[in-house]
Amino acid sequence: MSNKFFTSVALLLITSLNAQNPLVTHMFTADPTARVFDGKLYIYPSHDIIPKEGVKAPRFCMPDYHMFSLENGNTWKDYGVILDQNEVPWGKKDANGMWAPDCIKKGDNYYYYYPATPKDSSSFRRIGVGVSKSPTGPFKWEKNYIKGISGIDPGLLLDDDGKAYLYYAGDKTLKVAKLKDNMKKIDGEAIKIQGIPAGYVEGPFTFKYKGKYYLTFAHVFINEGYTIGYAISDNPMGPFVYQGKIMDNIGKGTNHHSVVNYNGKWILFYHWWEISGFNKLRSIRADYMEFKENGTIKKVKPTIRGIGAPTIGEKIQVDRYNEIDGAKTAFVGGNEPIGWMVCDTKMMSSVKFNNVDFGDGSATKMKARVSSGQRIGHFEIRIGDKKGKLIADFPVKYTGGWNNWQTIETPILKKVTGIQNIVVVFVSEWGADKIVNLNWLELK
Ligand code: FUB
Repeated sequence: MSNKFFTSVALLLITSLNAQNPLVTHMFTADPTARVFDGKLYIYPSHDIIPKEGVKAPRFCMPDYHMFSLENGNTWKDYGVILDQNEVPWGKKDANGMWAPDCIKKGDNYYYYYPATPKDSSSFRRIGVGVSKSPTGPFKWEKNYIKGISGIDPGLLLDDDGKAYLYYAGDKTLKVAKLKDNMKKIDGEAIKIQGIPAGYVEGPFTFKYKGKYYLTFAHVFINEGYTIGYAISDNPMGPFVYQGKIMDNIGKGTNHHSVVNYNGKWILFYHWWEISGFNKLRSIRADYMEFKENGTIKKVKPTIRGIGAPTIGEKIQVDRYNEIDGAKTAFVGGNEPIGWMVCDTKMMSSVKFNNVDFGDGSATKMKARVSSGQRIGHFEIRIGDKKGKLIADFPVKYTGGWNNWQTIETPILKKVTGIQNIVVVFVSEWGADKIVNLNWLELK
């Protein structure tokens, strides 16, 4: 891979942290383990980097861990490096092998589990643990790795009876070990999980739903590549019964994931590499997941809308629509930073964007980032559907051409509170088939 390629990838990274999908755009992130602690949503991902000049990275180049929390419903806060590879007491220096981690709370403590390359060369990866009183650290790292297991992708389950289980991938299979009360040692021996179909597997993540254990995992089919599959059991250590896929293959890269219930909604976190175009520089994403009546999981389709509820002062990126009718999306041009826009907006075309957080209704204006090469038209913001309550109306004026972007604003006509779905309806006075290009909206 040439340096020129990496330079252009670096330029593509956008600094905003309030994206929908991918969730984080100022750096590459992968293997997202999402956790809800005391009502707050955290992500413990791994970190892909572009190898420094002269560094030959083993597969991925992964030197450290950052972590993130969800703020204001749509903004991901980056806590910076919480563990660097050269701080791992038992780790090999500069091995760049800090693969998928997890963090779990037991009692008043948070336990962070991570794989790294051991300096004693006893295995490809060992799994270490650190303890903290806070979900954001600092963690006190154990001097040695957990004895009796070797592998990657630790995924933890704390059962209702207080017993904890460590799932991981090793020897091309999935394994599980019960943990001792101190969470730092295994209790008995790790076992190979029974009931997982043939094919390479990794990234085990187990959660409980209606009394059953759901083991989800990355599953590689020879003809399809990486998918996300799941299996169910009455026992945390199995045997499990395979149920099918949660997500089909979405590209050439790995697809490591986690599942969490946040504010009553199930969310699947996963990764892909659409910003870089290179499957070793990945970006974390999230989409809602649903169960069927019989307890099986509906397949999740990757979207750019993702999750998140932008509120006052945050960008509502309408190119990440829930529904689009008669308009298109494309890359922005001209004097605008890199991003996407809604374009080819014909008479009565529309874009629906779910979950905008109007809060207590204190917003009095709405801003829009637009470009237009024509003069006569307007676009309306309505609640719910195309004929819903009109809350704002933006006149469209010539901005100096389609590549010339301006921020315009208009009053909010009726007070709106809480989380609402909005629809942008484009109206032309004389039938133009390009009314306006729209990048984002914002409540003010
Ligand atoms: O990110 C490095 C490795 O790739 C993870 O440990 C696997 O799950 C796969 O995503």
